[in-house]
Amino acid sequence: MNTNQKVALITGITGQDGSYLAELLLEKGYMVHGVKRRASSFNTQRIDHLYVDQHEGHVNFKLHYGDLTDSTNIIRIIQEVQPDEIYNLGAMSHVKVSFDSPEYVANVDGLGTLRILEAVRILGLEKKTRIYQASTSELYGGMTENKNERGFYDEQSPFYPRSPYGVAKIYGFWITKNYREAYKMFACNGILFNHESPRRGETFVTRKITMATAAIAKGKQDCLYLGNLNSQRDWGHAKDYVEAMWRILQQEVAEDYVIATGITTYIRDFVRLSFLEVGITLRFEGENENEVAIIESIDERKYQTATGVLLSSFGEAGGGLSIGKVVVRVDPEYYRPTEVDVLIGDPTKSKTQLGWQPQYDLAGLVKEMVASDLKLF
Ligand code: NDP
Ligand code: GDR
Repeated sequence: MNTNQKVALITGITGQDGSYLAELLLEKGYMVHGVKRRASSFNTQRIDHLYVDQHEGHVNFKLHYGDLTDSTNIIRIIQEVQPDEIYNLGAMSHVKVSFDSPEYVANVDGLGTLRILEAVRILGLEKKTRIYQASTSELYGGMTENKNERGFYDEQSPFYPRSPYGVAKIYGFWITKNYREAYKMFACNGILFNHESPRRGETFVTRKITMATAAIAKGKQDCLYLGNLNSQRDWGHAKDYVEAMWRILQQEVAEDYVIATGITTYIRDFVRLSFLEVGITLRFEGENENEVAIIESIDERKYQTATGVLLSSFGEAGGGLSIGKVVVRVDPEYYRPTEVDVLIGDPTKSKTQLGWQPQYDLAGLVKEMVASDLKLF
C-alpha cells in the first residue's frame, strides 16, 4: 500500500457530480471511497465503469452503504476510511420536488451536512480531514437587488433562498462556515451555479430538453412539455465544476468560492440551441402558459448527419416531423410555487485564486448532451 496516497470520501457518488469527481480523483491517484444508498434496483449506472471487482485486487475505489440521515453510519464510515478529504455532494437536489418533501430535504441537505462535520469532530479528525460542502446558487434566490454593481452574484452577495431546497442548503452553508470558524476546521463551501452533462438527471430542465430533442427527432416523442420558459440560468459543464471542487480543497486557507460561467441564458434559448443540433429551427409564439415552439425550418443535411435518419423516409413513415409542427408546449404543472428568475455568477475569485478555467462553453455542452441522447433512441 502507498502510504502517501490521499484518501477521499464522496457522499452522493452515484450522482452526476459524484461520478465525475470520482473519475478525476482516481486519475490523480487517490483512493476513492463513496457512500451509496441501498435501493431496490441498481443505482450505480454512472459509476459502474469505475468499479473493478474487489476480489480481483483493484482497491482504489470502494463503495459503502450509507445515508446522510443516519449519523451512526456516517461516523462509522469516516472512522473506517480516515479520509484526507470529504466531498459532501449527497442531497435531495431537485428544487421542485423539495416543495413536496420539505422535511426530508431539510434532514438530508441541512442536517446531513451537520452530521458530516460533527462526525469529523467526534472522531478527532479536525486537523486531518478537509471538507467540501456542495452549496448552490439557489442560496441567492435570484433577487435582483442583491447582485453586485456589475450585475452578478458573488461571494459577498446576500442570500434569499426561494425553496425548501434553498433553505436547507443555507443551513449547510452556514454550519460549514461556523465549524470552520469555531473549530478551525478546513471546511469550505463551493457556491456552484447550474452545471450539466450527459449524466444529468433526466428531470432537470437541460437533460429533459436534450432527451426530448433526440426522441422527437427520431419520432419517438410527439411534444415536449415544460414549465417556466422565462427563467434564466448560468449553465456550465459538470466536468469543469468538479475540477473546481478539488482545487478548493488544495488551497492553503479554507474559503468559500463562487463557481460559474458569468453568462446567463433563457430556458427558451436552451431549447432553441438543442433543436438546432438536429437541424431544426424553432419559432416561439404566445406567452406564458400559451407559449408554443413551432418548427420553422429543417436543415435536411444537418438533420440526417445528426440522427442518421433520412428526413423524407421519416416523414413518409408517418412521424410527421414537418414545418409548422408544434414540438414544445407549456404545462403549468411544472411551475414552482416560488421561482428563481435569473441566476448569473461572478467567477472572478475562483479564476484568480484557484486558477480555475472552464474548458466548455454552452454550445459545446449542448452539443455533447444532444449527441449522447441521440444514441439512446
Ligand atoms: P444528483 O441529484 O445527481 O446526485 C445526488 C446524490 O446524492 C446521488 O448520489 C443520491 O443518491 C445522493 N443522495 C440523495 N439523498 C441521499 C441521502 N439521504 N443520503 C445519501 N446520499 C443521498 O446531484 P448533482 O450531482 O447534480 O449535485 C451534487 C451536489 O451538488 C448536490 O448536493 C446538489 O444539491 C449540489 N449542487 C448541484 C448543482 C448542479 O447544478 N448540478 C449546482 C449546485 C449545487 P441516489 O443516486 O441513490 O439518488
Ligand atoms: P434548478 O434546475 O431548479 O435551477 O436547480 P432545473 O433544471 O430543475 O430548473 C431550471 C429552471 O428551468 C425551469 N423549468 C423547468 N425545470 C424542470 N426541472 N423541468 C421543467 O419541465 C422545466 N420547465 C422550466 C425551472 O422552473 C427553473 O427555473 C438545479 C439543481 O441541480 C440544484 O440542485 C442546484 O442547486 C441548482 O441547479 C443550482
